[in-house]
Amino acid sequence: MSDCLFCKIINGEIPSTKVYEDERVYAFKDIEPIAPYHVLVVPKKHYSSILDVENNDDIVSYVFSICVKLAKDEGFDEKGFRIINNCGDEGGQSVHHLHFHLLAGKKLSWEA
Ligand code: IU
Repeated sequence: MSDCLFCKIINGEIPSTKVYEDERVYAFKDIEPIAPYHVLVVPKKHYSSILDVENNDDIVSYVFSICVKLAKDEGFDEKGFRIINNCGDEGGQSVHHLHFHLLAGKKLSWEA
């Protein structure tokens, strides 16, 4: 989508600190990290939210596999990490391109 911030990051129109890329996903450092390690793992295909993902689409399991790979590569498999998806206003979604937060590097608290 031409006016989507994350599409522009994926296309290189807006700079980002890339940590991983393949044909299906792009991962980069969050500009306002809430943990020592805070990366966004983003499908290259534009989905507005998790609600756009059809049942027969494996993008979510694919993104999770990349999150786990990144966490292992960074050595967080021992101490742990968290994967988050926010959906909609009350779910805390501010950018309307499907993305998953990968958080690690400290003892994470839980807030609702
Ligand atoms: P959310 O789940 O939609 O709230 O997450 C959006 C995230 O995108 C949030 O953590 C922002 O800090 C982050 N972000 C970014 O990394 N780069 C940007 O240019 C913008 C937001 I705008």
